[in-house]
Amino acid sequence: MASTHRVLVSLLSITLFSFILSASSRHQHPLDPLTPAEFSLIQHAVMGSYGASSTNVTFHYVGLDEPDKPLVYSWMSNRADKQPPHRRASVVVRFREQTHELIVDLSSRPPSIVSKEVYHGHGFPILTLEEQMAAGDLPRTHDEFIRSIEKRGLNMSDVVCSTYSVGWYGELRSRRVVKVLAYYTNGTVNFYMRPIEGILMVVDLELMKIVKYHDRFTTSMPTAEDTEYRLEKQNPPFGPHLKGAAIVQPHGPGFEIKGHTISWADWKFHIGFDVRVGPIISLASIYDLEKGKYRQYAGNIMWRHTETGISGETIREVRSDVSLVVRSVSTVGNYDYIIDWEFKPSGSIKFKVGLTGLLEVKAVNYTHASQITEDEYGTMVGANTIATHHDHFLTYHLDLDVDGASNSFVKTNLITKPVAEEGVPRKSYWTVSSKTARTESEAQLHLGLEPCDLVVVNPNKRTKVGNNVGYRLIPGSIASPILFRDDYPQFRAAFTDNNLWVTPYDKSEKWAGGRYVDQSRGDDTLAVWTKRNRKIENEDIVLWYTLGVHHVPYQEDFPIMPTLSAGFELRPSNFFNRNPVLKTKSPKPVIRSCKP
Ligand SMILES: *[C@@H]1O[C@H](CO)[C@@H](O)[C@H](O)[C@H]1NC(C)=O
Ligand SMILES: *[C@@H]1O[C@H](CO)[C@@H](O)[C@H](O)[C@H]1NC(C)=O
Ligand SMILES: *[C@@H]1O[C@H](CO)[C@@H](O)[C@H](O)[C@H]1NC(C)=O
Ligand SMILES: *[C@@H]1O[C@H](CO)[C@@H](O)[C@H](O)[C@H]1NC(C)=O
Ligand SMILES: [Cu+2]
Repeated sequence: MASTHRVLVSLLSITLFSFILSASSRHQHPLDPLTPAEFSLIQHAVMGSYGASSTNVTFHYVGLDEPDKPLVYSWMSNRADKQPPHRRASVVVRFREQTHELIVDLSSRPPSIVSKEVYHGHGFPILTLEEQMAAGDLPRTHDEFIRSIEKRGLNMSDVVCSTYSVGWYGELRSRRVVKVLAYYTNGTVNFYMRPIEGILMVVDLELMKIVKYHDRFTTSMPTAEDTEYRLEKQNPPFGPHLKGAAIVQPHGPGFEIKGHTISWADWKFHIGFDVRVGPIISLASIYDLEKGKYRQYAGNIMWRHTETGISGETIREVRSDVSLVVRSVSTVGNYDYIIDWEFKPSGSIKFKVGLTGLLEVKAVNYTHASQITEDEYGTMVGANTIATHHDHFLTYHLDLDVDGASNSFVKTNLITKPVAEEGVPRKSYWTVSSKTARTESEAQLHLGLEPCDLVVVNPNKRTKVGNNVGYRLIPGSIASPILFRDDYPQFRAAFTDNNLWVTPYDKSEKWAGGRYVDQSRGDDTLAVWTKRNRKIENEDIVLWYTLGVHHVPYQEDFPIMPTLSAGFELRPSNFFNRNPVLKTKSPKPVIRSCKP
């Protein structure tokens, strides 16, 4: 994220199928992530298909090609005597400067190549770690770079280089290239705070050669002091002093893990993994009592009420909340994303993402904010250090099947109405006006000040008293793009144009930013797919919710930033016939003698 207005595109996925699962079986679950043994089999099969030239094949993506949803459901309903659907892997390799897409069937031994196609569209696959490292090693032995480092009086053994994608700015032809930026350590591990400015390098990854080199200017280098975050490098005084709090589970862990399936409270769900998406939660279901590295903590209130309205009686009822948090952390270069799914006994799921890690900064000659006379695109967070403005957008792919696959998306506006009756002193009241989105365009929402509820309902299922069963999405911090719509980065990130989109389920529509994001031209994003304006009423639908943070850095974010959080909630809404935790008892208090 080197430039000032780049969009960081991440994608997470959650699939919530409301379904009561039967006991797990000896078969591998069809959504289980690929195993190390399967990776080896895939590697052999793919390399084998290229024969003698296989040494020139590089793997850019290998992931489970999820079976079609109906096959998964059918297997689940009758798993004891059914083989799971064919296990397939989706593979993207580069070979002779072309992107090849393969499907490998793992149900035969040896695995077979089901399809193999050359991709001719725009954009390139994910960079491999190996090629990024190779590109980052090139400058070290590049004559011009050696001269630039000497000119600055720096020591090459303290130089660290890292690679950045180049985006797309309207070029007609794209080569697979990366930009390389140089940083300096010499006394700190926080090299991101010590950029060596003025040097522009572009590496062609196919040739593995520096193809562009400019040394345009120099600036002062921020000092190494003050940038360290390792505890052993800090000097006293330390503080504030915190006292530890214990998390104890005297009755054992509240959850059970079988293969990749987790059961906890009335919840049951499957955790998969994809190299691009990270963890994938699927088949999340909550058992309805009336019909039939994880972390746990207590301390919140599930529900409470104090009643003093009945004379002579004070009623106080409190149930403490315990939730199950599924946490994963993705480190993307300088940044760390803490991604939490918090499952509640009440049927809610809270999604939270915490941003922490190291900012992207540029080195400047200024040592005080008062010296700055023009827009420097960021905040001075330390002497010679400007942390640049940037955005974070995370799109959640929410494939909700609320009590079955056929669902509708309903937007309920809260509207102000005048009071018409004579003799009533009130002038206004508010009420609801619900509208079911019939096609994709009707569900594209720009959330803001307008009060509304966003509910996914099953129009074919009703509660006892006749409401459609549903789950609603409660947005958290909303951020919408603040670039021009026709600016290149925004064109590529057009899936952020709305906070919410709803599409009919299509297995091929997995990544909001497109399958090939590196140097993409914005022709394979959510914004493009939805132009077809497909029918979404009483269909198997997918919600795409984008949460965002416009990040204006502050000095507290330096040299490493305290976690900044954003999130949203999915909450049952007429899904249960009443409060599903009415009869849930608070866990017994844990009494332990604590020595000070
Ligand atoms: C691999 O690619 C290089 C460069 O394109 C070529 O010279 C070499 O013959 C290729 N090796 C094989 C085994 O195809
Ligand atoms: C490395 O850091 C030390 C201590 O701050 C400093 O004295 C020295 O000049 C630096 N050397 C280079 C080559 O930057
Ligand atoms: C550069 O750093 C290396 C390794 O720390 C050190 O051995 C060498 O003396 C340094 N050279 C200069 C010119 O400071
Ligand atoms: C920063 O200061 C140095 C030393 O005075 C000067 O050579 C350089 O041109 C300055 N850089 C910029 C971008 O003004
Ligand atoms: Cu940020």
